Order: sequence, then C-alpha cells, then structure tokens
Amino acid sequence: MNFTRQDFPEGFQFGVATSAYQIEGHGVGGAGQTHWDSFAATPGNVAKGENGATACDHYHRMDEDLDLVAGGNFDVYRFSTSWARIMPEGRGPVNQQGLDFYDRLVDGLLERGVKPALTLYHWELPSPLADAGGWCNRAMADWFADYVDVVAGRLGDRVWSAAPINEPWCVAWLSHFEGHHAPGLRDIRAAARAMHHVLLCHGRAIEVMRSHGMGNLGAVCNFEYAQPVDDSPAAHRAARTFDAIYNRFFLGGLFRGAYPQAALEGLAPHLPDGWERDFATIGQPLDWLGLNYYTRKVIGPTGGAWPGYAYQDGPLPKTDMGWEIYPDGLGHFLRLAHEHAPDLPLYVTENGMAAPGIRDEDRIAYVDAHLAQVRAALAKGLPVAGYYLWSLLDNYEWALGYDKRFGLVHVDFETLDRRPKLSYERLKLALTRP
Ligand code: IFM
Repeated sequence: MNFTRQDFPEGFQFGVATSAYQIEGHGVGGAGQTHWDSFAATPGNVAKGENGATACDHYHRMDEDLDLVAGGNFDVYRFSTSWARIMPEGRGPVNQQGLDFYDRLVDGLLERGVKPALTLYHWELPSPLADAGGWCNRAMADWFADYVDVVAGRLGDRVWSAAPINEPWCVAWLSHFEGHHAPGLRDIRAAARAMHHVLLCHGRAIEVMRSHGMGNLGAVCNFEYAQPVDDSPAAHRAARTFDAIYNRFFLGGLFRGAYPQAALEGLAPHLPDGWERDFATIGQPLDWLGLNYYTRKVIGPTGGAWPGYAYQDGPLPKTDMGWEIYPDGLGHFLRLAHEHAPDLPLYVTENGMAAPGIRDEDRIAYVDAHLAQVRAALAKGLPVAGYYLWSLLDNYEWALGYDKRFGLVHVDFETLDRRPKLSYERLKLALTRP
C-alpha cells in the first residue's frame, strides 16, 4: 500500500464490509426462505444455480472471522442482519436463535475493539413478503418498520452506526427493471414503485431507530459514473438519464425532497399516488452519508423507449467483473454527495475489486488508486470520515455465484478454509496503530 493510517486525519475510520446472505450460510439457524433462494433455484438466473445456503459458513465460523477483522487492524466492521433469519415469515414470530447470533456478533466486535456498523437490509427479502408484492407494495414500510423495531430493541444499545438499506438502486432498478437480481422483474411500474418505497422504508426505519434512542444513523447509496460513449447530443442525453436514475434519484429524495426531472420523465406515470407527500418521512435528518463506488458505465443511446440508453464496452482496464477501473469517479461522487448533504460526514462504505489469486497486487493497486481520490478530497476540505473495503471474505456474488472473488481473505469453498491474501497483509501493515 502506498499509504499508512498516519496519512489520514485523526479519527478517520478504516473498515471492512460483508452482508448476511453472502457469507452466513442461510440454510442453518432457523432462517426463513427468501426471494434470493427462489431466484437462485430458477434456472438461468444465477451462475451454476448457486445460492447462499452454505456461503462462507460464517454462522459457525464467526469468531474466526471477527479475529480476521481485528487482526487486520480495521476500526469498523460493516455487516447486515438478515430479516428472514430474525423473522422467518417476514412478520410475526421472532427466531430467537437468529437474534442471539447477531447479539454475539455485536459483542464479539466490541470485545475485539471493533466498531459494529449495522445495515438492516442487504437484499434477502423473506419470501412471504415477496409473495405479497415485496417492494412494489407500500405495506413494506410497515413490515420493515416492525422488523427494524425488533433489531433496534436488541442491538440498538451497542451498534456504533446503522443504515436501513444497502444500495437502493440495486434493490429497486437492478431487481425490478433490469431483472438481474431477485425478484428478477423487468417492469417499469414495479421499478418505479420499488424506487419510491425503498426510500419510504428508509425514512420509516430512521424514525423507528431514533425512537429507540439510536444515533449515528445514515444512508448507503451506490454510484456509477455516467460516461457518454461519444460527444453526440444523443449520447450525452442518454448518460444524463442514466445518471438521474442511478445517481441522483435517491440523493434527491433523501436530501432535496424531489426526484430529478430526467428520471421523472419516464417514472412519474408509474409512481404510487401521493408520492410527493412521502418526502416528509423520507427526508429524516441523518448523521452521515455512505457511498458505495466501484466503476463507471459507458452509455450510448438506443433510440428506443425510455430510458433509451444501453451499456457499451469501455476501453479502460477491467476487474474480474468486467467493470472498468475508474478511480476519478470516486472523487466525482464525493463532491456530488457533499453538494447534496453539505453538513454530513461522508463514508466510502464499499470499494474493492473482484480478482482471482492470493498475491493480489491488482487489488492493492485498486485500493491505492481509490484512496488517493479520498486523500485528494480531504485535501480540498471535503468531510470524508472513513473508507471500508468490500469485502472481508470471498463470498456469494449474487447472480454471479462464487467465482467472483472480492475478498481480502481467500475462501476455499470446498473446505471453507480462510487464507489471508497479500492485500490483507499489506492493509494490516498500513493500518497499524502507532
Ligand atoms: O457484493 C456486492 C454487495 O452485495 C453490494 N455492493 C457491491 C458488491 C460487489 O458487487
């Protein structure tokens, strides 16, 4: 690494992130069925039909994994609770052993001097709620609030930070318009409703957590830089539409009480009645804003129906995901986030790359290049307060199964043995405390 902890301001938080379904092993501990289980069981949706039933078996190996977090000198561990592990039917009875598991997780972090950063929804919706319309159903706000109430009641006194929902764009657009993630819909009405309801759920969750006296509450959005494929007005227009849907819709809802015009052009007819009245709930005051950033998209026009853009192949070096490496985009989004939320500290809540191998010099270079952007932003006075790597472990990369390896620690998916990669060792050195 070409940085050390001392190159960052006092109190800057370095962290590492995971999510429940991607590492725990959803088949154990009394967790209920989720829409990812049925999505994965449907041929053609997920590489090799793989699912999260075993994943990294973190459920049984939690202590070993928490030792890796602490041993890597990370300050923060960003994890998620699984709704279906805690409430197997989505509503009603609580699975006590599920809650106990997260209780041990939080205590295990605190015992090791690591700050627990909680996310309440990282994509595994309980199947009974999916059957009832899931994110398309406004009742999600009540169901989610009930679940958040249970988690806040048990963990709220000890977590360091909390955010309701990871990556609203993926929850809504990727899953209901592009169809690449569960529930695999390709429907503009469903997408518009999910886009709005995900924000409504965010606002309700913040209200519930505040009522439990919790602080340090934030939102985590993902961003991809919109690069027009050429200089034509049509390509610029297409990139603006993409940018509005992906990058500005959720920031607009959270911080401006409005959605961008370029997104409303196609979505307005499909939004639920009275959506404008929900901004009072959506815009709950926050304590921080999280950015997940990986790549850019090269965008061309299609000439077809709205949104009228298509992803094109780009010229930059790519990660194993086929994603272009574009660190400048992180600088761009730190500025955009600061424009929307000038009073809030910013955290890079995810950044990292999929790469094969244990001697992962490419991952080290990727992290260095993105942290250079963070340092440049800090030098210009932007309030960046932390940077978390995705991910601690190689894990279930959703529709791409187990082949795409984002971990600082290698996982052998036959034996489930963990083996720190070179990037982990280098980070551990860079983050050594004086
Ligand atoms: O693995 C995902 C994670 O669940 C959410 N953010 C992006 C990561 C890499 O695709």
